[in-house]
Amino acid sequence: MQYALLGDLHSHYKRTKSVLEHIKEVAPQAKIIGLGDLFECTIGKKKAQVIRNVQIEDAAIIEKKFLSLLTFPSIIGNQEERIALVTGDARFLQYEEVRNIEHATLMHGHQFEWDEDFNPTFPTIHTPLLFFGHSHSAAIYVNGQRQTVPYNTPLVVDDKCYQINVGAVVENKEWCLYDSEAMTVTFMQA
Ligand SMILES: [Mn+2]
Repeated sequence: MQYALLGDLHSHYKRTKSVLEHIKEVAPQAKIIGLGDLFECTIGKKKAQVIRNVQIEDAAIIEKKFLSLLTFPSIIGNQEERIALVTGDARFLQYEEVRNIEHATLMHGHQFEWDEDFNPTFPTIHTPLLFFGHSHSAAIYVNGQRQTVPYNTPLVVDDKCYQINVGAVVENKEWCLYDSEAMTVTFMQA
């Protein structure tokens, strides 16, 4: 089965639309799953600790045309959590924290530890593959070592352990195609 994994959309209509069109073009049969931060919260981390009951339009960028693109399931990101916190709107908590697909775990990276150089420490998971987003930087980690990301070339993962940052829709229109039969991961850019 093929999966199209995309994260860090941050309410960006145009780039999300381009990515979804690219997916439709190159992998029309792929199951699309979001990796969190679908929306952009307009209230900063500090302020979010103290303010509550904010109107949704004052806490997030929510456009109807953007919402119409969100026809796929997603896991939760820190943006959704913050929007829910400051508005009290539970719709933003409808997303799962973790999702498992064939041989792979999906998580938004805010659930990991990150050092000051944005190097993540990965949690213990029970699948060989981990797909995540959050830092807006496409990356592959094998045995804790970061490797160069190949674009448009299937990376054969077989049954080895890889942690894969699929990159960001909002900045680079990036996404990943994961083929669970061929056991390959292909980094894509729309
Ligand atoms: Mn994030």
